[in-house]
Amino acid sequence: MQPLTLYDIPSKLPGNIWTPNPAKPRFVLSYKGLPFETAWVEYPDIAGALKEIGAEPSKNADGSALYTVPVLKDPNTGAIITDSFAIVEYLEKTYPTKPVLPYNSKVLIRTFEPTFVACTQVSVRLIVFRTAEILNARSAEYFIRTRSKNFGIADWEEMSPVGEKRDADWANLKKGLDTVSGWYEKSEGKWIMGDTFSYADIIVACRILWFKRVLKEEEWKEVSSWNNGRWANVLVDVEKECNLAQY
Ligand SMILES: N[C@@H](CCC(=O)N[C@@H](CS)C(=O)NCC(=O)O)C(=O)O
Repeated sequence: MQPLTLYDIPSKLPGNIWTPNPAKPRFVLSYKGLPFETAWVEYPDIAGALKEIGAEPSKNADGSALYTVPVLKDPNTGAIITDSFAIVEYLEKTYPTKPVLPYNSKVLIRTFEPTFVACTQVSVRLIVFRTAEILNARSAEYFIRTRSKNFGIADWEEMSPVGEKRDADWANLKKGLDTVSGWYEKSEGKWIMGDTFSYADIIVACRILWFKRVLKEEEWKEVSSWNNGRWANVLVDVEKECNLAQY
């Protein structure tokens, strides 16, 4: 079997990995034990690199084309897939051993994702602000320019200014994670689907991974102390389940 190629964005961090959308199919590839390599592409080079392989663009809210990662290229079948969930559906269909969407849970997990993301989205400005600090220079410039426009700010420091607004971001992050912690408490097992590991756990872990990778050490320590250490544990458990602790 030839290795698959996953398109992802590098960073200044050891091992590169930081961004949740490409991390999700990475965890799935590793869980399924499929051989793969990574094509690391800086933000301003994404459109060019993806056009070159004939990948489909995603769409902006206004319907215009936006080339995004992850994209998966499978030389064994010729498939080139854009979008994390579409990639996972493809992997599940093409390589069904070790399912991540078990018991026909595809629709439920597809619905779970935006519900989970919404819980932590209120506080995302702090995470977005920190993200610019771990990117390589060209990506950082692109990221600050495009995200300033998306969030309607003139000065990057307005993203999550220290003081009332930063405090509110922290409070909202804690509140959102408290909600998700409540879901885990109701599960009669270690995972979102009880004793059954699934892509829902990968979705949670990859967002936590983003927080861990971009937050300052003392900030991650703070998050790790919430909900009896649940967030650091979820990440470690999913990394172990997917054989992906090395990055
Ligand atoms: N729904 C898509 C979202 C992908 C996405 O937004 N990717 C970001 C990086 S995490 C991206 O490539 N952005 C390109 C840009 O901002 O120009 C997925 O899950 O694959």
